[in-house]
Amino acid sequence: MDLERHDILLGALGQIYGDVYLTQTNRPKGMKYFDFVVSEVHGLRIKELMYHKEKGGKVVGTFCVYVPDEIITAAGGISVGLCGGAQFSIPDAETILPANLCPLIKSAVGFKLGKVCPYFEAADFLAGETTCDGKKKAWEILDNYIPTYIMEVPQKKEAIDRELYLKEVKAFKEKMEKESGVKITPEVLGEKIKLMNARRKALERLYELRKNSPLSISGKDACLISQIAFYDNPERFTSKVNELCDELEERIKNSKGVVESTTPRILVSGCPMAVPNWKLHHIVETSEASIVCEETCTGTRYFDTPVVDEIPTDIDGQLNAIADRYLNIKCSCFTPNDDRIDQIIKFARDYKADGVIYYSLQFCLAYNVEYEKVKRALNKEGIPLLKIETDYSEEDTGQLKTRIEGFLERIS
Ligand code: BJ8
Repeated sequence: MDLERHDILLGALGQIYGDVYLTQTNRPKGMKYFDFVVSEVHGLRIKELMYHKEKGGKVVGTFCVYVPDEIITAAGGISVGLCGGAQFSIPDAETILPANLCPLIKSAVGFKLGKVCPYFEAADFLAGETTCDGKKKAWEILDNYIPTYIMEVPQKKEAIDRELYLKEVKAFKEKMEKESGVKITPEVLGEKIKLMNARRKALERLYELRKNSPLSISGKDACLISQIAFYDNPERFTSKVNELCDELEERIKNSKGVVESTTPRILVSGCPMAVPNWKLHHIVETSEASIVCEETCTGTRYFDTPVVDEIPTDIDGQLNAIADRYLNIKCSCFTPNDDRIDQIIKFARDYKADGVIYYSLQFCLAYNVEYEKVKRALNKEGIPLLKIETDYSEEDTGQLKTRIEGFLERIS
């Protein structure tokens, strides 16, 4: 670990966090826990990971919601989401990767090259996947720096694809068993399915509450919670989200909002936003609008549909149920992906959104190209739409703000 650069990174993170989060007013008290997790981002959780490793447990770094946490935890492992959301690590990545590549991939690879992220350094191995071309080729390079296992994710959802994915889920179970020396039993796997379902349900409850007006929590705060889900202890995280939801229910009862009920409501749809990527949320919420939902993998795609509630009691049944649940995620890497479009329309209605901001990271072909179909469908429904394509730098912030303000003017 490069401690000097790590401290600079931490300082930069603290600065961005302070500017984006601590300038908000009227935040729910329950956000204190999540503020603490971020302020201790390289402290408490890292200590927990190190303690886990000292006892012989494995830490697995992941980058995509298609890698099942249930299997990692059933083998006594801890899963940490390692997607990169910082500009800081990109120059390191560009020494070996093309500049015209998705910033999420470059940021993640740069963290490993620069040895600045303690989560990367704590990981025993990485579990990558074949969702997009940039990622799957980057895993080959990352494998030179840390063992990287690759799970094949199909590109379609026909019976043959489901069969392939199920085989991959089974192979991943074997991989975890081999790495950890722990045989996964149906009892423990069943418990872990319940645990991850409880985490999904807590997030779903939070998102349900965001449908109310006036809004009881800002989009920035909800986005932060979704991001923290990827690396916090799942039991503690779930209980803290539920505690926060109790408080939000009280706020809703008393019509206490973070903004006026007339504030324009925006649905964000597209690429995931990894910590500390709060760029779009900050611009929107400092432009007199609120984000009410994220149709992203750091949003609804993370918790949408649990593994069946009636959890099978045998391993085969459980692995089948896991494969079904995960294959139901609606990522643009799949073709066709019309379910996602239907869902965006449904969310726009359910969350009473005044407009949709389609968010694509630069050079993300899947989300960029899928935009055309989304645009046609939303136009047909009369739902206002704005497309943003950006990276993690601050260079286009002013231009984005102007475009977003223009969009808000148009829809209000
Ligand atoms: S399930 S969205 S987490 S792949 S890395 S596809 S932004 S070019 S992250 Fe993703 Fe899994 Fe799908 Fe979700 Fe585009 Fe960048 Fe590729 Fe990306």
